[in-house]
Amino acid sequence: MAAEPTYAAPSAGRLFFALWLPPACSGVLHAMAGAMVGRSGGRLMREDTLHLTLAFLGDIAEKRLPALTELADGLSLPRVPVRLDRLGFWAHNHILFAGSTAPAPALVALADSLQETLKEAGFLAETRAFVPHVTMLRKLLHPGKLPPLPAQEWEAEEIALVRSWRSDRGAAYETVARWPLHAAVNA
Ligand code: 2AM
Repeated sequence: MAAEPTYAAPSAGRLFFALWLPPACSGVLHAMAGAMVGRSGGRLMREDTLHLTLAFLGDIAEKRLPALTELADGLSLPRVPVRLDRLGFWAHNHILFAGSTAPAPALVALADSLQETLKEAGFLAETRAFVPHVTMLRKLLHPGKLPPLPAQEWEAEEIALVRSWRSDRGAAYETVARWPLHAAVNA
């Protein structure tokens, strides 16, 4: 007897939660990365795609998307300060990034809390240690001496759930939904 054909469940794509950068900050990072491409090569991330990933879910089945957005609807997460004050290079994946010498504990707590909730609901298989960073260039082989980064600081006011896929022009992103982070309540 012929075997029943099997069909993969339709996928919602590769999903991640992230903080998007304010335009002034992405402008600075993009300009610096552009200057480095001229000297050292690498593939420039588009200015409007610069982000800081809080939790990476990977491929999620389309039918699980409502449960995921419902879960995020129920979150109550605070606004957090973000400070990017150094450039870094990872030789293992050829990424140039903007990072923090001392990430704000509130930012780390936000990512930890989001990851924990997602893990408990079965949306995260494994979690890497959270290293807050904004990827500026990919496929960079020889970065040379990295210039200093004028500190970029802002308060993140919302998180985004984003779908990514590969296109001819590199990674393409589509925002699935956004949720506000709540302002601190003064005692
Ligand atoms: P990267 O820029 O350091 O590659 C979309 O791919 C986003 O998810 C990017 O910010 C990417 O980080 C991040 N990402 C991809 N795979 C990941 C993984 N396994 N763990 C954590 N973040 C990941």
